[in-house]
Amino acid sequence: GFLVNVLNNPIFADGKCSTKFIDENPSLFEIKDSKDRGTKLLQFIGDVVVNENQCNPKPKFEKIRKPRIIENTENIEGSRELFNRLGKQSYIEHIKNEKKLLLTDTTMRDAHQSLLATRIRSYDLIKVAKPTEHYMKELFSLEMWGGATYDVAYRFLNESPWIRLQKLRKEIPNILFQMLFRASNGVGYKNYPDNVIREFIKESASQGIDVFRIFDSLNWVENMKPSIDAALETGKIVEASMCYTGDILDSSKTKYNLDYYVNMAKELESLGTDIICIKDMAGLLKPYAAYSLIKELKNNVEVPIHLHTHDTSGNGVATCLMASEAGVDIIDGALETMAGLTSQPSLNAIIEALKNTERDTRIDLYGYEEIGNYYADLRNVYKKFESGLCSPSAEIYKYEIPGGQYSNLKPQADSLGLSDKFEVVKEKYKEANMILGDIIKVTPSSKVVGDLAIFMTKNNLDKDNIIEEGKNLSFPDSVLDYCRGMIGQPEGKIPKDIQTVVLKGEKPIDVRPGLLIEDEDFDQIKKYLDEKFNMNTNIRNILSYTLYPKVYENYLKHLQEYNDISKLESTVYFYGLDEGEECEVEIEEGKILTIMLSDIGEIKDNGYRTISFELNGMTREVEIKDKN
Ligand code: 3PY
Ligand code: ZN
Repeated sequence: GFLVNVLNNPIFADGKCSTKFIDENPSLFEIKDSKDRGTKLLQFIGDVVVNENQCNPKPKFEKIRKPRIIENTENIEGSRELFNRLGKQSYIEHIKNEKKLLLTDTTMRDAHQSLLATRIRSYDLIKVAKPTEHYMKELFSLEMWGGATYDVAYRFLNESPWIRLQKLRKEIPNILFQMLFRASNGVGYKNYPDNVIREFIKESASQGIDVFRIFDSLNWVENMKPSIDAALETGKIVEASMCYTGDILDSSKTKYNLDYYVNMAKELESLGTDIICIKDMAGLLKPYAAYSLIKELKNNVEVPIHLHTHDTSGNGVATCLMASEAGVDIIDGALETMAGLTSQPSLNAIIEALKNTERDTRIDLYGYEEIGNYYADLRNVYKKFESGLCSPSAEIYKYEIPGGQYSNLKPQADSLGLSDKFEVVKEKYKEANMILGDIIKVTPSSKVVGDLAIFMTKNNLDKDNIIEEGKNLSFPDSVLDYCRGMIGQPEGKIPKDIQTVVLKGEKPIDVRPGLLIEDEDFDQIKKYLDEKFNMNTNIRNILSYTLYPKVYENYLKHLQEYNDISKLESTVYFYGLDEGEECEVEIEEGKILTIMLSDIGEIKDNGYRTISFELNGMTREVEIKDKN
């Protein structure tokens, strides 16, 4: 490496160097930590070829269509420009007075979370960012961050969600950015200390989030207060959410009825939320129920209403239209090539349905189609993450399983050797929900119900024997946490019988967990990370470590071992290269590496294979352990 650096140094190459050359050019020694970025990338690609793709040829991918940019003559003001120009109060008034239906596009967050296990990489989102800015300025917002995207970025994509936010912000300056935030569970699955929640919201706002959609997984308003306060303090838009479950039109269901939602909405309004979101995470809000609910909310609260639903049953567009008819202000949808099924209803369909009506969005679909084509082609690259659900399913009304979890439950049942039992697991999910007190089911409470359902399936438990048999069983961690009161208090409290059998003598809490959890010591985390990873830790690093200590450390180790792999194109990231195939990687602006895989060697006695590449035309070999 050192010699190559010397030979490639422009001063050396010019023949002007003196004996002091090396002293004057300490950068030559930076090879030690850059250990040559090229070699690290080759190590990574080699590992994908040998261990991920098991030396098989890659699937064939068609070229991805690039959205064509046509200059529209009219100058549309983006929602973020309008927000900044008017200020928050007038902007909210503007939303209320707007006749046309306003829209949020979830393609960059919930759509791929629900259809592709949240796997779309920043590389592919950034590629479509400029056309998105160009064509989608009429949107209220782009939901592009939060929920599961944070965790998955580190855990499975080996990239930083913060860098994703920064880069998208740079390319899309004029449309409001929206994130999903799980109140005291942040962008994780458990209750974090209050100072973590506050700091996270503050930093997200300063990095570019404009709209905070905040929900609690049990609709426990008490647990939403610290997040709502912190988000209000940033001056950004706060969208406190009510998670929708049950069926308000079914009079036999008395728990989550119209009064329940109206009361909750009034409570959220009194906390100062700028907008109220109906978060229908499982797609249970039927069209006529949507009409009643929104009419009633409009009669009882002043703030605008934003509807989020999923199209699992196939009724999604109908629900949106009925909501529009009842006067909802904003609706979530996804670009049609990323819509439907467990994702959001299609924006294209909603836009067309409202053409020439009072609520006409006046959006021209040309640009949406151009961008949609890009995602349609991109979906092939992510095929292995598709859930396999290919038709709508109205049975969701019976099971009340959220979109993302529904497409996940089958592989989860499969991986536990319960593949023939998917039907049973769904029935158990319903039963588990009742055992736990008929609760709101959304991350992380949905995991509690899902874990209990699988546990019941494995242990042959049902509602009649669980209290007796459960005495000798240790329950899944998530169920323990729930019974401890660490996920919060559900409507109507946790049933005593299940709580007692799960806790086995341990005393539960009934106050907000944040009151009992000690604040995180950020300085100490900084010290730890600075030393261990030889870095100058910033608040984003600290927050990531706090939320996901193990996942984040693994990400940092991956970064040390392979360097920044976020610049690899996705077919190479997921499948490596075929023999004879070439790719280009722009490792920094204007600095392009050309990588060609020339040979995959046979497995040797030591279990390694020699993988030969040409890196910018020079032969390089890396040794990769074959783990198969
Ligand atoms: C999330 O919390 O990630 C969700 O999308 C819940 O619906
Ligand atoms: Zn959702």
